[in-house]
Amino acid sequence: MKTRHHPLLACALAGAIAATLAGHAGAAGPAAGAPLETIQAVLTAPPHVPAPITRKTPAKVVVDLEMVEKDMPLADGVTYNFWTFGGTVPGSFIRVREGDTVEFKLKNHHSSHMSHNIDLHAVTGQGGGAEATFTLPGKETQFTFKALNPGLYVYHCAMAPVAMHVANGMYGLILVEPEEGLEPVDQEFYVMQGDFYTEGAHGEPGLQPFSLEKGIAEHPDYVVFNGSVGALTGDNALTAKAGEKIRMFVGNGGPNLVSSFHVIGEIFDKVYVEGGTKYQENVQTTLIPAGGSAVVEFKADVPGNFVLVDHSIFRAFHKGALGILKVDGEKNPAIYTGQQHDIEYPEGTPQGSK
Ligand SMILES: [Cu+2]
Repeated sequence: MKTRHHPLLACALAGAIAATLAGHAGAAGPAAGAPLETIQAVLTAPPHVPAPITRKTPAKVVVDLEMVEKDMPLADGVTYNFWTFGGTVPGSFIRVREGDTVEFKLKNHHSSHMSHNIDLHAVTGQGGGAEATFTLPGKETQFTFKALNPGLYVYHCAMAPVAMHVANGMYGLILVEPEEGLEPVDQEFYVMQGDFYTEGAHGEPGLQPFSLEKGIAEHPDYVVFNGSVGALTGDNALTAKAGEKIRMFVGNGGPNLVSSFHVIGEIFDKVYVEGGTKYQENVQTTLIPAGGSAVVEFKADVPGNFVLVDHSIFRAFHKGALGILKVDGEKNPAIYTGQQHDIEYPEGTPQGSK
């Protein structure tokens, strides 16, 4: 994502390559005017990410995404009727390449009570696809767009009342890889924050209805990563080995809160700020707007439990915005010793006294 070819240059190059290939029968890649190769998009549930794209030419990528309304855990003993893209919150991760033509098929499960649609921030066109995908329960709609701009983009439902559909979990991420691809890393993860508003207070058990009043007041009972308290802790913790290079595709579905995304005990070597092309280096906490994203990269140098938080810290320890990256491996005391002593020391005048 570091560099972008000038569009005219890229166009000229593509033309030159196509012309060259046309003159070499049997060469790999499409000849000028040939139809694009059709590929079925692999969609993944969080925290998983589809494999990096290795092809060097654009394709027609078919995305089949189904919207499902279902009860799932929001916290221990608390359930919520989530509205989802692909049956999970956040929705399925979609990965395409800059220049791809994306044929988007959106289904709304027969059991749904609501009509839904999709606005993908990766789309150039009215509503990001929303009007083209007004989908009644039991129906499938389709539209096609060209992925013009590389980046990490949020998608969400844009059916009125939009805020309610988003609050119920209708968001996810679509990555448009740059033509030149992303630098290889050892592990990629999909993490997305969201705020939830329930009629009962935080922790009140049972099936909790959505509270429009709290949503309007922007007073969430839950702020979570990947759709529920504990989605990334305990047995669900992310895992890595010391020495591995980690990339996290981080989104914020909102609907209301801005995230101060931080990993306790790590420094981001690179942050592709707001999911765009440029990166900042050596970042402690990155701001992720509602309806926005960031790509963070770091090397897991030493073993330990590294805690993902929204550093608006009451949200982490009282509302659920907390996850764990468990890194196994050999200790490296040259980088981090752990506790070296815990001893009594002589009493005296308190520091800072005159
Ligand atoms: Cu919806």
